[in-house]
Amino acid sequence: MAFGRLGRLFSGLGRARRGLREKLGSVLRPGRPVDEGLLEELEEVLISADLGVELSLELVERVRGRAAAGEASDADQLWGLVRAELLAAIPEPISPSDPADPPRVTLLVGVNGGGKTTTAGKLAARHAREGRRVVVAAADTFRAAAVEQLALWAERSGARLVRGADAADPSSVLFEALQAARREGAQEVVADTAGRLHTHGNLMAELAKMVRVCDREVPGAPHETLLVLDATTGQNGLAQAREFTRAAPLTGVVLTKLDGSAKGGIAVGIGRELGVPLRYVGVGEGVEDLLDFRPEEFVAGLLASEEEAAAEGEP
Ligand SMILES: Nc1nc2c(ncn2[C@@H]2O[C@H](COP(=O)(O)OP(=O)(O)OP(=O)(O)O)[C@@H](O)[C@H]2O)c(=O)[nH]1
Ligand SMILES: [Mg+2]
Repeated sequence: MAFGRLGRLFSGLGRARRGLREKLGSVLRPGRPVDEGLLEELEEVLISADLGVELSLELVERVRGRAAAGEASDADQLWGLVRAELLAAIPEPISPSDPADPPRVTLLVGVNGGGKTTTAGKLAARHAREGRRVVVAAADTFRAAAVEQLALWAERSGARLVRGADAADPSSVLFEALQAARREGAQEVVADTAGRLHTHGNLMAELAKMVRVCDREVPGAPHETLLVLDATTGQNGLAQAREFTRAAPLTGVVLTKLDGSAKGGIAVGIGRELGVPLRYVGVGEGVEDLLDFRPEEFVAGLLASEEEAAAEGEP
C-alpha cells in the first residue's frame, strides 16, 4: 500500500512505539494515583527509552510539579503531561532558506556505518524529485565500495555524480563537484564523506579541510553540515558525535535507522545534548525513507496507540 509521509513515519516508528508506549502503559495504568512510586517508574521508562538520564530526571521533575499543582491526580491525566513535556524538550528545527548564491552545499559527516552514503542518496533523490539539479560528490575516497554505492543512488535519482580517482584527496573531489555544479547551474551539492580514515585525527583534519575548500569555492558554503547518527547506538553514539562538532560547525543532525530501534527517545533529547537541531529521520532503506523531523508528528508517532497508528496507514 502507498504510505503518506505520516504513515511512513508511524510505520517506521513501530518498534520504538511498542517499546515506549507499552512500558508507559504499564506505569500509567488507568485510575492509578500519581505518587512517588509512579513517578519513579516513569523515570525508569524514559531512561530505558533512551531519553538520556538528565533529561528524564528533568522531565519527571516537571511532571511532578504540574501534578502537584493540580494538573493531574491520576495516571490517565499524565499521558497529556508527558506528551507536552516531551514536545517542550525538543528544540524547534529550523528550515534554512535557499542561499542567495547557489549551489547550496550539504556535507554529510559521521562515524562509519551511520548511514551517510544512504542519506546522501536519499537527499539527492529528494532534491531531484523537487525538480532541482543535483550534483553528488563521492568524497568518501577511503572505500571504493562507497563510491559504487553512491553511484547507484545517483543513477536512480538522475543526479550527477562526481568521483575521484581511487584514493584521491576527498577535498579535491569536493572541489571538482563544486566546479561542476557551478558550470552546470546545479542548485544542490550533496557530499558524502568517509566515516573512517587511517587515524581519527586525519579524519577530523580532512573534514576541516573540506569545509575550507567549500567556503573558498562557494562563499558561505557548506550551508549544511549534517551529522549522521545511527539511532540504534543510542546514547553511546553521542560521545563520538560530539567530536564532530569540533571538526566542523554542524547545522543539523540526521538520525537514521529509527525503524530498527526500540528506543526512539534519543530523538527527543539529541537536539539539546548536541546543541544542534535534529533535522531528518531515517526510517528505512528506501529512497523515500528520509523524513523531515517534525516534533509534533514524531511525539504523536511515539505515543500513538496501535489503533491510532493503524489509522495512519500502518499495515
Ligand atoms: N533500516 C535502515 N537502514 C538504514 C537507514 N539508513 C541507512 N541504513 C543502512 O545502514 C547501513 C550503513 O549505511 P551507509 O549509508 O553505508 O553508512 P555510512 O555512514 O555511509 O558508512 P561508511 O561509509 O562505512 O562510513 C546500510 O546497510 C544502509 O542501508 C535507515 O534509516 N533505516
Ligand atoms: Mg558511506
